[in-house]
Amino acid sequence: LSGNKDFANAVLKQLQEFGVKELVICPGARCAPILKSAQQSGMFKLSNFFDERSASFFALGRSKSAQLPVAVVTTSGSAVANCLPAITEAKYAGVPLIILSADRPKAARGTGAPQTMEQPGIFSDYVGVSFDYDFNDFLQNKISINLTQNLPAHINLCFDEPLLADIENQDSYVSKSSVSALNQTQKSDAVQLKEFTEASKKPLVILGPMSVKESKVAKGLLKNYNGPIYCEALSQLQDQFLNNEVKNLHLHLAKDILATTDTDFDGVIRVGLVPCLRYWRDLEKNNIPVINFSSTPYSGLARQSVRPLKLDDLSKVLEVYKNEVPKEVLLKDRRRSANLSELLLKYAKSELALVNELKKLSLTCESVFIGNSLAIREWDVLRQEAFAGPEIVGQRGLNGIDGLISHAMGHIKCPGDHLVVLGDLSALYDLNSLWALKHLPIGVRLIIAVINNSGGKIFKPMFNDPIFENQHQINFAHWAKTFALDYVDSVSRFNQQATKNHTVIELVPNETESQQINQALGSAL
Ligand SMILES: Cc1ncc(C[n+]2csc(CCOP(=O)(O)OP(=O)(O)O)c2C)c(N)n1
Repeated sequence: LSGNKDFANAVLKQLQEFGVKELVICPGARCAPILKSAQQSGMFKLSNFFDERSASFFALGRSKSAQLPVAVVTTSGSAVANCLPAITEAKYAGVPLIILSADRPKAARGTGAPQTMEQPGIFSDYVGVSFDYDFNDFLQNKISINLTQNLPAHINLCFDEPLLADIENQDSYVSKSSVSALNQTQKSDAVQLKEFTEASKKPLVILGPMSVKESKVAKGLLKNYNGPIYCEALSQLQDQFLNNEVKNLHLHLAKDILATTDTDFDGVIRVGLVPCLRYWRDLEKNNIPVINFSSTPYSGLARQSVRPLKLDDLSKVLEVYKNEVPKEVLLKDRRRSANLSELLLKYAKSELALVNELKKLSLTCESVFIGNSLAIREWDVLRQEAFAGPEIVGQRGLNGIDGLISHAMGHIKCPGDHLVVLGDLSALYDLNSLWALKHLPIGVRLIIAVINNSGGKIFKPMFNDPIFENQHQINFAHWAKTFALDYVDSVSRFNQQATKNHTVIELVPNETESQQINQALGSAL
């Protein structure tokens, strides 16, 4: 056995021995080794889904009707949690439904690293047996399921990055770190501050998701700080750069960010929740010091379990640094910015340009809820000139694509326009959310912008394999009609609208232009 795919293959062979002939697959990046192995083995009938809740009930039905165990394959995070309702039913109906969930390496647990949660034991007493295996565990212990018990089962498999490479080529961040993050000793705030300021002379500040209240505190503390700052949209402070108050960089557009980091920045000061920025994930493979200021206890990196400091203590680290944004960093950044503006004009039908139109529209809204997958990444790339933008809301605890519209509607607290921006699969996941329209405060207009690129396009550059994308030909006109919403297919038509009704804006990007602009930007969204 040499790598993730061989590990997945061996587990699938065992499933076959238990009589499993069908897999109900819910693609995500982490379960790529299982999907690729299943696909290449040709051993199973595969049915693809994007919604793990309905996938599990479908598998339950298949299992009952075929009188055989059927397995549901999921990615990590809240995807697994969505299998619980079907598992509870399966237990009491005596159906051997199997959940085969992909997980991050065990050492990442408890650190709040992206899409990492405590998956083992999640089905509690509702499964007859559960396994939590990484590659080594599997080599030592077989998976055994006693099918005569007719109980559901949970098999949790941990995969390290890179997901589809052989283990010899694996640049494994977790196995490289000497101690598991959970076993590291806690450091006092004073020690953390001392170690960081001694090790880093040119830090980069990254502002991750923050509430409006927290962002006001952060803004006050950053007022006199002259070093480089990168603001995510969910920090509430992104557009503030244009007020010349905060120096916001276009790091997203830097292909060479890790390379530049070696010279431009030698440390990261993170403020708020775990950032969405790709660079944050890349920090796993990089040993530069990171210090966190957040209201949650997670470091957000598998290599680090230290508890973040309180936001109020941010000044203690900032006061040490008197550096300005280096001229060459600023210059590079301005060039990226100018290039982006040109490309948005050139590729006006690309997904990024359409999201840019929505960003303009958001300036007259009270709030904007930005969905996961490409939407949040694209929103972060763009900049709009604004003195008072909308409140920006997201779902960044586990980065799920589940329940986004419901979450957005529950968060709305004042009259006016409220925008939700999300992908088509994310919208499909939460079609019944519009039931909550009647619970919105009086005077609210809900504007739901669905970027319909016919599936999970985030996976295209990663895998270039349709099995990951869940492609479809669905449009959202009749969904709008079912719940009596207006429906338009462009932002300009929305602006021309005479009514003040709740509205669905369905935007269909031009795929070629989307690819062209991404290529031209060289951005790793
Ligand atoms: C509940 C849940 N299941 C699965 C995933 C894995 N996942 C991440 S992005 C994505 C595709 C989302 O597709 P869409 O909403 O159409 O957005 P796009 O990728 O096109 O931007 C999936 C399935 C997840 N994050 N959450």
